[in-house]
Amino acid sequence: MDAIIKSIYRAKSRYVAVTSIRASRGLASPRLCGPPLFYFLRGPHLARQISTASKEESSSGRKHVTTQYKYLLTLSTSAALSWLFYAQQQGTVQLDSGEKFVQKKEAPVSSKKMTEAAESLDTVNLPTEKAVLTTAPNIPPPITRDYPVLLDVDLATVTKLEQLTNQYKYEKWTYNNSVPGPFIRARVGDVVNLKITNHDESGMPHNIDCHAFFGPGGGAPLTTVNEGETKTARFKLQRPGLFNYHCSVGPVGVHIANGMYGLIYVQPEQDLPTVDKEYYVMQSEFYHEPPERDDNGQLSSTVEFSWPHALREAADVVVFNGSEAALTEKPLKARLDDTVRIYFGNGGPNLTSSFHVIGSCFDHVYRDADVLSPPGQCVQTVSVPPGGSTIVDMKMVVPGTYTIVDHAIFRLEKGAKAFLNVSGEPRPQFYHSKQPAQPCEGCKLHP
Ligand SMILES: [Cu+2]
Repeated sequence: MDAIIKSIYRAKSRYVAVTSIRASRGLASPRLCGPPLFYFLRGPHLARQISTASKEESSSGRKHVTTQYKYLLTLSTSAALSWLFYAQQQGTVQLDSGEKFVQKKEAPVSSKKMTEAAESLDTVNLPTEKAVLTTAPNIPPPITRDYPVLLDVDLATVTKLEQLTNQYKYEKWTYNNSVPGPFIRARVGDVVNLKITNHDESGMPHNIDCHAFFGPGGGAPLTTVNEGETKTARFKLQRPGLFNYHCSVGPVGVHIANGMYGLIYVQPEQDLPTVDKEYYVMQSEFYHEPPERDDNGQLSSTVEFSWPHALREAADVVVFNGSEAALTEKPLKARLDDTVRIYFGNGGPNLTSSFHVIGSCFDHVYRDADVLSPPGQCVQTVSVPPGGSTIVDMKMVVPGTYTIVDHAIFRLEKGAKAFLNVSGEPRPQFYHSKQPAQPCEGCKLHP
């Protein structure tokens, strides 16, 4: 029996061994250490058990054996409790809505999966598919396949002078001629075969740092292209979620401030529940100098980037989808009782967004675009940092026009406004007055 006990001490727990030595020397309770399972064995009770065993060893062999049985009983009971606790942690969570989510304590992709890609991505043998790229506010259709592909994604960098605010034009730096850049939809396990070509005639190099690409620079060192140059690189999408991508050529803030960002959605193996409408909305801010006077003494209608304003983080313009009018002249659309999902990203470069839809609440929020955990429910405002994103679902139960804002509300005066029009018959059971609706004079919030 002595041999068995000693063997357990030696093999199973450094904590127990230390405790035994300290207890036999009449020392105080030991420091806590040892593997997680044995954390359940910590505490004065066990210390007493082992201390008793040590003392009785010198006085009575029979009592010693009895105490050893007690120890074994304690050990096995603790192991059983540990197992029960662990099993409980691995259970499913059922929400009121009836949806079930599996909560996993360990990483969603096992370390085995992470290391099994010994094969170079250059020779990977997967079916090839061309990615459907969409311009905001559109989202590519859901991916229904259940296997990985080599996904061709073609990006081109190009500058474009276009309206920024209702007053001023601005030369934007773009991916594929749009701000934000195209929405890329992929599935976890896919290998992105990225081709990037630089059509920027200014001679400025560009690249892509994609938060879904794991490796130095998020792919930037492999994708930096000078004017007229094309490069290709492959990246395995190892984690699901909604990720930002942006240019990271220095000074990186300037490339982002001028419009070089977008979103890639890496679908989990089991995608989120389907909804009626999906939209792509991205917030960002612009920093510009006052307009200069042209040869006729007139103020120019074009403004240019301001380094001092950007450095002070004093944004002149805050917008959704690249311009003040992007989602006011062409509002998002839905019908009564539709569930609308917004894939929302914040390009920054500096300001955190307090994303809010006036007159609604987010029935589901996949906070920080975490698509593996259960979503938050009935959330009014979501904080989204620069370089971050979120996914929100709203069921539209009253028709009318809804205003999407950054609830840091003075940014409304800088252009941060979008509309969502919901068509359908009135719902007086939810929203009613005998007087007609009358928005306040000059109201920017309620058209
Ligand atoms: Cu760039």
